[in-house]
Amino acid sequence: MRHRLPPDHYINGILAGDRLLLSRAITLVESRRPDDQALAQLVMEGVLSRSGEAGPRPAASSVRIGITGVPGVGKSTFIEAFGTYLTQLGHHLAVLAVDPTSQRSGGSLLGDKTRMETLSMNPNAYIRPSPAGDSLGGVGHRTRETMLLCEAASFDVILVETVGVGQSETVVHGMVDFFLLLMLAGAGDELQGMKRGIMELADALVITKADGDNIAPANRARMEYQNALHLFPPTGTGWFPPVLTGSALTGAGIATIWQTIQEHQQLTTQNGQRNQRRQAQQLTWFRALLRQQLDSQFYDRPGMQDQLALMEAQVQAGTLLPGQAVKMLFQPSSSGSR
Ligand SMILES: Nc1nc2c(ncn2[C@@H]2O[C@H](COP(=O)(O)OP(=O)(O)OP(=O)(O)O)[C@@H](O)[C@H]2O)c(=O)[nH]1
Ligand SMILES: [Mg+2]
Repeated sequence: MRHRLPPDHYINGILAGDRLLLSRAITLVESRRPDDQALAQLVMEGVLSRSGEAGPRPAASSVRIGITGVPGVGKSTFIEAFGTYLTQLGHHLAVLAVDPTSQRSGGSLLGDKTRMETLSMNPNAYIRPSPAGDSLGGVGHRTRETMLLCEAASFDVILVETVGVGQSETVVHGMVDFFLLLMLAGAGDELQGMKRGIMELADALVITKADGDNIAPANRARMEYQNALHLFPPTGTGWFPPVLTGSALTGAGIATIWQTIQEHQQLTTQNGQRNQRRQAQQLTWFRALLRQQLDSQFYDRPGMQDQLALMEAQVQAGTLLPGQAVKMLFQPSSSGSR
């Protein structure tokens, strides 16, 4: 088992941009051990109070971009091309994954590191696989903390990838400044598993694999989706989500996508929406943590699992009313007894 360092060691390392210490701090943040959690909290606090000492807080100037789309749409390949492009512009890029399926695969980004070959060797890019067993604590457990640590380590563009198969898109949308939805040309909405709700969350759509024979279908899809988006109610932000095309293979459209994100940042910085969005996200984060804490305080009480099992059997059998059961659970004497 790896040994733990004093908090200052992590803090100084992160602020100096030391990747090894950044990785180790993220591992602490993701750990479920109470002593790791306590140490992680100290590190987080230290980093946040000291980051930005030499200027504005790094988080204030970072861009957080969420990327989603069904399996096979080309997320990893896109991130490889887009990320490489960004580092060529001089950006420092962190790639994180929120993966609802990571329990099974041990983190799809881990396998992807081989697919993101160029990027994983790039000194200006940092790729962090999703933690195994992520879904235990809910999707995106600790991704926000990880994001803050990466920003403190001077990564100024954060890409958060998630597979578009369920609730994870909503979670990722709730932690980024810009939400990018990748889509395939020629596949029906049904096939892409795309619900209208996800399209409504997107700040831009990109039709992927717009190369070779697929250029014409991609352009057709672009028109169709643009028309479909016009039917959505305005977002009230002054931003109208564009539909773009892109190819990770040829690089076509990659620069335009980055330009679009920058235009969005400029607009929302000027009109205050970016700040508002981040403030709302902070609040959501707080409430989610509070709920988690309440849950674990209740469910982790000694004997609680047995007590619940017994009560549920009684409720099922009709010998105990649900309301009565709840009342009993909250009577001080009920805790731990049996
Ligand atoms: N022609 C072409 N093929 C592409 C492009 N981008 C990705 N592909 C191919 O599409 C397939 C899926 O790409 P991935 O990047 O693995 O897709 P993904 O969305 O990350 O998939 P999951 O990780 O399974 O969710 C691969 O065989 C890629 O080579 C592109 O721009 N053009
Ligand atoms: Mg992938």
